[in-house]
Amino acid sequence: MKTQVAIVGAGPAGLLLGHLLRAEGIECVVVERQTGDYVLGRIRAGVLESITVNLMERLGLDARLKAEGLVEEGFNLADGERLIRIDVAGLTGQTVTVYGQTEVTRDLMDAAPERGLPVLYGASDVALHDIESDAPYLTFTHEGRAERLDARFIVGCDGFHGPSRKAIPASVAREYERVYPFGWLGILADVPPCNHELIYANHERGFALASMRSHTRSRYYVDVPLTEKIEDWSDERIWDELAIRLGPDAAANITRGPSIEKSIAPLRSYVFEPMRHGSLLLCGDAAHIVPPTGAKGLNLAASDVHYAAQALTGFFKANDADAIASYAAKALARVWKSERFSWTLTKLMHRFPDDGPFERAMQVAELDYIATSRAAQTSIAENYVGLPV
Ligand code: FAS
Ligand code: PHB
Repeated sequence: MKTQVAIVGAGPAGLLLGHLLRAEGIECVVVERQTGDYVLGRIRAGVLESITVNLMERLGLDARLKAEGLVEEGFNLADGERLIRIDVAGLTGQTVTVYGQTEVTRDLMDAAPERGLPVLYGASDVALHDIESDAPYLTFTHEGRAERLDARFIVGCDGFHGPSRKAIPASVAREYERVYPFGWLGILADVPPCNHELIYANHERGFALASMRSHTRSRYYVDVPLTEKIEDWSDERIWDELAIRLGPDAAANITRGPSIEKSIAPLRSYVFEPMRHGSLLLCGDAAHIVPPTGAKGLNLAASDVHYAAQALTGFFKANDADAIASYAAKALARVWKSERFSWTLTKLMHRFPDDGPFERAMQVAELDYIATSRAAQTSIAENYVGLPV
């Protein structure tokens, strides 16, 4: 098989890039290890920045997003009994949209056949070859047959555990990482949200987040030590912990119900450089991970893909080789600013096991400052809605 761009991974990054390239008439093939149902079964992000909404709009794939997405004009930071509302709309003129990553992926997946975007699901043993040449290729097994896919570029959209990042020689690689001493236990339930806007809470027992997927489906999180096992957390235990950590006002509005899904995800901050080596570009979690506190993971994948599509379109349609050369620096500039915001909000809203009274006093002082400063709230708001692309 031969194409112009081979994309590894059919998560949001891979599918979004595939659609953007096809919209420019650029040939591409997406190679995915799992089945489509498996990809849709992963419950992940919930908040979309305007970059992500705008890309879906540009592709004409925003009908469901506009019909079902919840436009949010603010969110809240809770610290015991205090609730600090960040008026993102009033402070930045922008909003965020609550619409699950699963739904974004479903919209992209459903539109692939009619838009001439081939997605090969169930491809195993994907390997990258000759990435430093102008003729890289993938090998993999698909439907029991050994396959080879020749391309001019390969884009690794294969997440944190995929093969693409590992294909870049250690001699040119630089990694930056912070692993957090806790994970997020998430629960999804068909119950109405306790609040019409998100609440991030820093309680003496730990972090909690009240989010949602719709007016009838809620998504909640509590942070737990990394030693915790999901089987030790009954639904009732999770609801009890949420009611304590979110505070009495929110607790009074929590509707309990059976979990549809519950899982524990570890938290890390991670950046891999370079995001391009030879004919291989990296997008999304293949190149970076953020703690979900800032709701940046999916949206960073979208901005990477925006830059990658620009670069590849410049190369194929304007014969602009410089466009490819400038991809990594452009993408990383936004990645690092999102990493900073996600790390800052994680530090502010979580109790770290090694923190002492001074660190807690700093959290209280920072929340006091945010509660009383328009400038501080504006800074948080402009990062939360997403910095310019
Ligand atoms: P993805 O990981 O989504 O997709 C990569 C794709 O590549 C997958 O489909 C995978 O099957 C495929 N792949 C992997 N190896 C392969 C191989 N060898 N061959 C072929 N295909 C291969 N972000 C938020 O903003 N908010 C959240 O609440 C949030 N919660 C998260 C919870 C968890 C457990 C995880 C892991 C992440 C969470 N994230 C969250 C971040 C998440 O949403 C990512 O940022 C987002 O999925 C990034 O999309 P992709 O880069 O496409 O990577
Ligand atoms: C979610 O709804 O899953 C969600 C929302 C905001 C975050 C993280 C996760 O910061």
